[in-house]
Amino acid sequence: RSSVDSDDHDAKRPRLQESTDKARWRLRSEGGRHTWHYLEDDEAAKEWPQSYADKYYLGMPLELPELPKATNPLDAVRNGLTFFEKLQLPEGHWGCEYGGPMFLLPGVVIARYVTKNPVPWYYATEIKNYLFARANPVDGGWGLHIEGESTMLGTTLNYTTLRLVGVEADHPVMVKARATMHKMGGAICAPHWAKFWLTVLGIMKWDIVNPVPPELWLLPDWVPIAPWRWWIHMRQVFLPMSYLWSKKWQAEETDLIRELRKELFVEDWDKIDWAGNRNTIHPNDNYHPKTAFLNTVNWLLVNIWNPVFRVKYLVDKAEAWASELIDMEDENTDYSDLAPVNAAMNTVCCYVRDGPGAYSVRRHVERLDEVLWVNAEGMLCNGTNGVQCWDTAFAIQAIMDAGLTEDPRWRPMLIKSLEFLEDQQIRENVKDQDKCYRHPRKGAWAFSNKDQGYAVSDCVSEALKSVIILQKTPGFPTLIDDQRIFDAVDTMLTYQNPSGACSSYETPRAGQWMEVLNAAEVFGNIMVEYEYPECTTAVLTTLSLFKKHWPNHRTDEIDSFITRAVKWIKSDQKPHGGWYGNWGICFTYATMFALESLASVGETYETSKYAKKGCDFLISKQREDGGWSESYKACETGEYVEHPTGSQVVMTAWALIGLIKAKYPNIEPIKMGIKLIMDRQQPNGEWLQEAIEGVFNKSCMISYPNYKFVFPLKAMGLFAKRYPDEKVV
Ligand code: LAN
Repeated sequence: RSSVDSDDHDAKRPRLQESTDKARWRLRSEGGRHTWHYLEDDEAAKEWPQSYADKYYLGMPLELPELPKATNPLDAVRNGLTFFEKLQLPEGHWGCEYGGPMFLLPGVVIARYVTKNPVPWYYATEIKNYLFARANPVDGGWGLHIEGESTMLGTTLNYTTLRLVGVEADHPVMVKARATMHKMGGAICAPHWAKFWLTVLGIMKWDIVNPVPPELWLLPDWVPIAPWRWWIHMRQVFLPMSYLWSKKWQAEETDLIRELRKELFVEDWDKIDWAGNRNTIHPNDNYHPKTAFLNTVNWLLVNIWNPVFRVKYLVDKAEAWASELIDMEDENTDYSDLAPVNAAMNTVCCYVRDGPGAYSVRRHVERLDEVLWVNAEGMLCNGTNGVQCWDTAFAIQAIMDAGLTEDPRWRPMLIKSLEFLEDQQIRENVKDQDKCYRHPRKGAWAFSNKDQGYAVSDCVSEALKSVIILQKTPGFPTLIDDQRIFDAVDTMLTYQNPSGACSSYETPRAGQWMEVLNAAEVFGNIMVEYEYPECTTAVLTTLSLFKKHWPNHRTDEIDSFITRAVKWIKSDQKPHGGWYGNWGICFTYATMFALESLASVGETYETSKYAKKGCDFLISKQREDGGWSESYKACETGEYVEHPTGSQVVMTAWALIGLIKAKYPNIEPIKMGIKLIMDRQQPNGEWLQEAIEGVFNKSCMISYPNYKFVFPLKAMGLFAKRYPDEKVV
């Protein structure tokens, strides 16, 4: 490699600016695909004015008039809808800053760097601003997620990202971050995923990465540990990782990479014992320490398997099959891929295999844009390519629960939402479904959009519920005919486990014992599908609704599904009366869904001891000001923990929805909660962002900013419907 080449590569690094001009950013949505555009050209900017939604996401003033002050919950709902309607995108859904995790943006930036598609200066500038804004104010590092303490995963990867986008090593932010990184032991203490990315960049050597053998993909399907049995996110990350590990591929060495070798470590780079530090890890990253079993397996792989048995024939075969599976994932999603982690890795795999100019690489890079988001702080990476179908479904339900679906004032907004859900229904299973181990998806909805196209049990349910509600309301068109509704139900019915519960993307394909192979260190419960109350309750609530309108479709199966689901939900109730939530924080979130689903089969406070206990649990957590305020810490510890900043609007709404759905008999505590939500509403109808709402894998938090609209609206609407004459002032 000549140094001329590498200088050239570095010369392509973006020109960083202090900031971009926020007035030049626009969000485009085409078929539910979101991309942000920076209009450098004045004419173009004039022709494509900023919408309210653009300005809102960018944190620019909207200058909306004050609305008449609401004196009852229904007027507060109307005010909220007046604001929320302004954010609806022309295609009928809502955009969403879906940040929180701090390990996603590095993947995108690294993938672009190593494939020589550096980000443009306006991305680089806003990525820098975002990461600067999100550095831990005390030690200057970055965590696993925005509210977490500094970890080596966050700090090494985001430090590197900042350097790749053009920040100099002597910038004060970098000096501070580096000091923390060194104090924590330097990059050799980073967890597996960070070691992987840093090695791909050429900052580390492959010897420091625990083995990721693609040979595992050659195991026959009946083998209990075969990767097709893993949780879809794990196997889709393992897949491209194993391909690159097998190839021991590293990016072209550049001056910048040589500098990073000096910056990231405490030791002299030439003297680092790479193999000896495979298992070195900082305690902050070691949420799920590797088991003795996995450490033994890794030792055997490194010392016996790789040198003796990893023969060319086997390696070629394993790489070829991994490569084919990568192609199938790319084809099934048109290169969007399941989530930003595997999307970034698949991009690198295609570059390695197909070469720089290949369509696969160009298409990947294009689609990676869809996970990037711009906000007031800068540019971040969303957890998925959006929250389109999910948020739209809840928006419709909120209006329905307020009894406003028939009010012509909201019809245009609702019709657009229905049209969007119609457009986004997945119409076919994936090609070669069994070969690539995919779950049926015909008739389903994904969390984000149909391009990504992964059915999730509760995403299908919430979307279908909303479609049924609207299509059964006088004045709404039937855009989705019965057969398509049956397709959705048929897919939902595939999601029940023998226990009666539902999981997320698939039914479990192996037991929890698979966690012995969890190599990621930073997450718990990631190796297989688990049983989730949120997913189970969502399917239950929707099937109960479906049954009312179509009593003759697969009656026996649906009845038996419902009976078994109810039984499981009851069995999952914790002794204190709440349910543990896996995707929202935490007991409050899941208890809302549980109470709603029990109510859907007629079990409420007066008729069911389970519903009563759930309500009593919620009431026991109400604060003096009438609100609720569970903290994300509850997800980690499994105990209800109060948020230090006091009552939260979203939490309060969740608790109230549970109580109202369960027909909790005493209006007073409910009224207090409603009052809190109304008091927090701004004169223009909006609510302001408070603490983070969502979680995954127990340890990583993720934002759901639209929740502060849809759930308060739903809670107040339900209240207004149940107590129509009640004023709350
Ligand atoms: C999501 C987001 C949505 C969420 C719900 C629909 C809310 C939930 O009820 C079921 C699970 C699901 C679909 C879900 C699963 C895990 C995701 C995709 C995420 C939390 C968003 C980001 C996360 C993904 C795993 C992030 C990448 C990280 C890895 C460990 C690969």
